[in-house]
Amino acid sequence: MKICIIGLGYIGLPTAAMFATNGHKVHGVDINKEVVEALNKGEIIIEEPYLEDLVKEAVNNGNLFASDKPEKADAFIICVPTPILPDKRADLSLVENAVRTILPYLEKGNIIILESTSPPGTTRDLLCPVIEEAGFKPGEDIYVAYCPERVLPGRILKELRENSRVVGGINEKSAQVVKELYESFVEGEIYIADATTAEMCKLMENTYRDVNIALANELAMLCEKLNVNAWDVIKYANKHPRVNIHMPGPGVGGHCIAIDPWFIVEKCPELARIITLSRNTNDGMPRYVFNRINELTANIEGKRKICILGITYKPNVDDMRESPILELVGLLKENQFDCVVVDNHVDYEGSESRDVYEAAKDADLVVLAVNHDEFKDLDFSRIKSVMNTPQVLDTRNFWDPETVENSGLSYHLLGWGRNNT
Ligand code: SAJ
Repeated sequence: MKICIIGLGYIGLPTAAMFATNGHKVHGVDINKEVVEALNKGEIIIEEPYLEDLVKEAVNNGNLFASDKPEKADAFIICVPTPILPDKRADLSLVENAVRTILPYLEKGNIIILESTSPPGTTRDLLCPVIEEAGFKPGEDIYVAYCPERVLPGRILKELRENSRVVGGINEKSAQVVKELYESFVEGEIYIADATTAEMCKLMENTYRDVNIALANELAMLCEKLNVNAWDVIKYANKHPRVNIHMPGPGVGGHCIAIDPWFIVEKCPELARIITLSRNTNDGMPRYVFNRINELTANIEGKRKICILGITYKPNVDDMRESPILELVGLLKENQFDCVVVDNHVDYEGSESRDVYEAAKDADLVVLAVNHDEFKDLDFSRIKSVMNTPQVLDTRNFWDPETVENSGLSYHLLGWGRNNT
């Protein structure tokens, strides 16, 4: 088939490369010139294991190319962002624009698939009316489905192939046709549902995780008060065959989990009470960590220097979207702390080229904010020797307390009330 993919981001680009290396001709469309130019040279501008090799292979075989406008195709897949507005509602303008740009090229028998995470009802109430306006009958002239991805950044290619998927058709025929298309590379099970069910599935998967992380964060705060180690509680409680408490941390970031629950809340705010509370609990974590930093350094005279290890939204990715550490750093700066960030995955105010031991020089606290692999085996004695106040705050249970303390540093852990600070 000829497939046109609108939006070549974290989802659209890997999906394009998968289809193009599994028997289809793929035309990628993006408004970002840099993305289009890179792709046509077989290059990518994001960090994702093995993706560049796959893109190169597809481009060299002549099965993948990009431009800034769609052309005729058998199937159109929409993978544009659905950002969140300041009032916590989904901004669907990019989805609507994407469908409208397809209309001039649309022919009877074509397929339109929405992959962007969207509030329940979007395929039925936004996509279908636009298609009807153009004189086509959705489900008969044009097959329409919602088919969300479930891939984890850092493991996208493996998960695109192996994860199961749910295809939500606006009718049975649409779902069948789209299922067959994805079968060209998906090895996991493909389930068929209606479009709104599939939309709700996608949102609930991420909401489930958000609510469970909020529970873990609440546990961490309780344990600090009750002089218990939350990480031990989680380790032993999770030995129960039906318990899976998630991990506490300085907040929830990324463009999915920190956003998707609001797309449910916007539809039924009065009913979505646990979901709203969990979002607010997780959003409150950067301030909670800030307060802890403030307490740990309260007795220091003059400007306090904090060295922050990691700024991305999670380990080993180059993505800062919605990262809670950005908010934490903002709070520290607002409150006159001197704050130095080390993160070689992204360039945040020079973070990319900074060395941990340089950054820790004269610091009053080193905060392990993101558990990137390269922060695992640090030379703690060397860190101690350069610091002004030798103490660390581990927000991820990443370091061994004994190793750290044997180097002469005080070790503090988010969720551990040992020191009650
Ligand atoms: N986090 C915690 N504690 C945990 C797990 C995660 O604090 O126990 C934090 C992370 O530090 C990070 C945030 O949550 O800031 C999100 O990270 P993540 O690894 O849980 O998820 P994402 O956003 O990278 O990807 C999620 C995945 N969804 C689920 O696992 C249900 C992925 O499968 C989805 O495809 C993706 O969202 C998406 O695109 O929706």
